[in-house]
Parts: sequence; structure tokens; C-alpha cells
Amino acid sequence: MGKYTMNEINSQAEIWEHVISASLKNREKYVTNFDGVIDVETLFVGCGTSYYLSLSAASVFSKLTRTVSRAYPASEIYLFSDPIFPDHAKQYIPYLISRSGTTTEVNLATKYIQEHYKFPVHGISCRTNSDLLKNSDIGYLIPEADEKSVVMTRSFTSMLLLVQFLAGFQSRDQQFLDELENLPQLGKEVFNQYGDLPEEIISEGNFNKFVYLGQGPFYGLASESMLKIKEMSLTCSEAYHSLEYRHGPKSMADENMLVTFFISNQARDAEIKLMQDVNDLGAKILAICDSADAAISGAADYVVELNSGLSDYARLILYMPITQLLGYYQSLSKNLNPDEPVNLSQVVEI
Ligand code: F1P
Repeated sequence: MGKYTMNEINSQAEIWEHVISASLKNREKYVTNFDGVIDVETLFVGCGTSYYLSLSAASVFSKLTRTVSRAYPASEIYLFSDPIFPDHAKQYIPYLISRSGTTTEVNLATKYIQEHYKFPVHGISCRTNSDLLKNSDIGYLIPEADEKSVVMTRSFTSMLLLVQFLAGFQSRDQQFLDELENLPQLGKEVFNQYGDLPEEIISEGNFNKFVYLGQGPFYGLASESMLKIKEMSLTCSEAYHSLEYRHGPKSMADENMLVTFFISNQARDAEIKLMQDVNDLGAKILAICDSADAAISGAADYVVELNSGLSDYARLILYMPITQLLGYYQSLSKNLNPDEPVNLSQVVEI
């Protein structure tokens, strides 16, 4: 059971190597000429996993390019476009993201933008000859990251890595680009050191609720991790900006809940304080961090140390194999097949 999904999760580090070599080879083609455009705003747009990817992508792009960048579900583009394009004098740069490239809302969003505005549409997909790539003005294809499984795993991290490269190219931040090239090797090391931990966590806990907490660019990762649990294991799961958890949701914390913290460098102290508060509520805690200390080890039941030495915005995808595997093993623990999620199809075509 779940052989496709496990293979796709485990092959991520190799696929990231393809993304890196293709991005570096296409650097000149990939850079969008913002020069001379005074007021530019970038939009990242997708559905499901690809929307959660867009949340992290927008955070990275804003940070690196110092321009406004926002994320929207694709349906919002054509159903409620006024708040998205309020300023008709502004130049908007939309990036539409879709593994399949055939999701109905993504294609309707593309059509809407091209019919109502003159902005060039950028399309990011894993599928050759997909509608999205055929309809986009500028296309980015990562066929190696495509999947047989319904759920998205390596396609999520690979398309996010591509956007990280686009942000590095756009901002000419060579230090950031150099950081990204370390990710495949670092990913292999995370698998080697912690690949068995998710199964151990699931087998030790009788979890009926999962919560994922992340600030800044980590919130998109937390949201995607939440979706993996729902899609693969039909278990209740939620995601919040970390400190939002105190404002009501923490009332549901108990010993049958696993709370996973995406620990950042930037908000580390606040995240650790929250972790200590949540520990007092009795929930089991997994902390995924770059480097642990006594405070983290003292408050968490399980700790993953990525030991990357990379910046917050560069190391994002290293967190994901662990939470993808949590969904995988939670699914198996309920005698479900991660390759065949209940009620789901690989592409939503309305
Ligand atoms: C988006 C998506 C996936 C979900 C399922 C249905 O697909 O919602 O996130 O897991 O596979 O489709 P895409 O637009 O990225 O192909």
C-alpha cells in the first residue's frame, strides 16, 4: 500500500537536483523584466496544495524582491477579482501554479486575467502540454516532479524550489541562490537521519487530531502539512500562524493531539514560548528546527534538527518530507492506502 506515494516522497532530493540545474540553465529566460515598472505586484495563484505553495511562494518573493506579493486560491481571481486588482494603473505579475495544469479553476483564472487585463501570465506546472502551459505567456515545466499519486508531495517542494530560484534571480541575490544549491544534499541527510521518525511518532501516539504551526513563509508549509493528513488519513487536522493558536484553537489540545512546530530563526523565541505553553496542555509536540537547544528539547516530545545553516527563506522545503511521512504513516495506521485517498481525484475538473 502507498508505494507510489512513498517513492515520490523519498525521491524529492534527486528531483530538486533537476530543478536546480534547469533553473540555472534558464536563468536569463526566467527573469521577468521589472525594470522601469514603478509599482509592481506579484500574485501566486493555485488550488489545494498549489494554493498553500502559493502562500509560501508569496512570502519568499516579497522578502527577496522587496515588492508586494500575495497568494490567492485560483477561484478568487474570477469570482472576486475587484479586491485583487483594485488599482488599474498597477502592473500585476500573476504566477499560476498547478501540478496537472488542468485544474478548472486555474484555467478559468488564466482565461479571466487574459480577457480582462493585459498582464502576461506565468504558468508553473509538472505536466507537459497541459492547458496551463499552453495558455500561459511564459511557462515553467518540471516534468521530473510529476506524480502518479493523487496527493502532491515532491511536486509541492519542487515547484516551491523553482519559485525560490525565480525570487533569487529577480533580486539578483547570489548568496540566496548559493544557499538553494545545498538543498538536495541536505535533504538526503534529513532522510537518512530522520526518515524513520514519523513512523515511530505515529506508532507511539494514538492521534486523532493534528495541528501544524508556522509563521511567515512557514505558514504555507503548515497548511500543506495539514492537507496531507486530511487527504491521506481522513484525520482532523488544522494549520495556524503559530501564535494564533493561543487565540482559541488551543482549547482543543489534549494527549491525542500531535502539534508540529515549524521553528524559524526569526521568530524562534516566541515559538519556543508557545511550545512550552502547549506542552503544559498535554498535547504531544514535534519541533522541526534548524538547530535545537535545551529550551526546544525540554518542551518537545520529538525534535528534528535540519542542521542546514541556511536562512529561513532558503531551507523551507527541508521541513516537508517529515510532515509528508506523518500523513503517510497515519494513513497506514488506519488501514488506508495513501495512493488512493478517499473521495479525491488527482485533478479537480468542474
Ligand atoms: C491541485 C489539487 C491538489 C490535490 C488533489 C486535487 O492540483 O487540488 O492539491 O491534492 O490532487 O488537485 P493541481 O492544480 O496542482 O494539479
